[in-house]
Amino acid sequence: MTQDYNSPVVILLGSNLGNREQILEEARQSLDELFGYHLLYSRICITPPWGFSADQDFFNQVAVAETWGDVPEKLLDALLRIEENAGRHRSSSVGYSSRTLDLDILYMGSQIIHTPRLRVPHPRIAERRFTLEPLCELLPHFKHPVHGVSNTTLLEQCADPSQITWNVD
Ligand code: PH2
Ligand code: MG
Ligand code: MG
Repeated sequence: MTQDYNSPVVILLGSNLGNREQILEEARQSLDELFGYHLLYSRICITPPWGFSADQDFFNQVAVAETWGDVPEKLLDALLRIEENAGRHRSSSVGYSSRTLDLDILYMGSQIIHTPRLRVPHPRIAERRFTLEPLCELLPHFKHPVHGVSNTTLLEQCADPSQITWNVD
């Protein structure tokens, strides 16, 4: 079904602070309201923090919308507002830190966007199992517009040794 989307907008949801399951549930509601319909969601995967250490593991999930007809940076602004509503505070410290909610744009169809505020495709998709595993659940055949290969191929080639588990209700 998702294969029929010719310009899918793909968003990664992540949380490793607070009630992660509830935060993701509220984020899904906010995304559905933003787009005006129910998006497709992968299952939630649980992975250790990648690139830093923290008390809680991450809950990550991928959302797919049909398209975003408007200016890409307007989507970025809307996602930042949803993060703020979830209590996200950005610290000025260097490197990653724990967050209640992170919403990253992974793909906007096959657009390649480089502005001071936004890079699409997300520059680190290929390096991260916590992104590729839920992504392949929804869009296994979608071709990365820069690397030129499918998400499945990126996952097969991914060297990230992180162990992932799937959240079961
Ligand atoms: N996000 C990061 C850095 N590290 N690790 C996991 N497991 N999941 C994330 O979403 C994540 C991360 C920066 O945004
Ligand atoms: Mg992120
Ligand atoms: Mg982010």
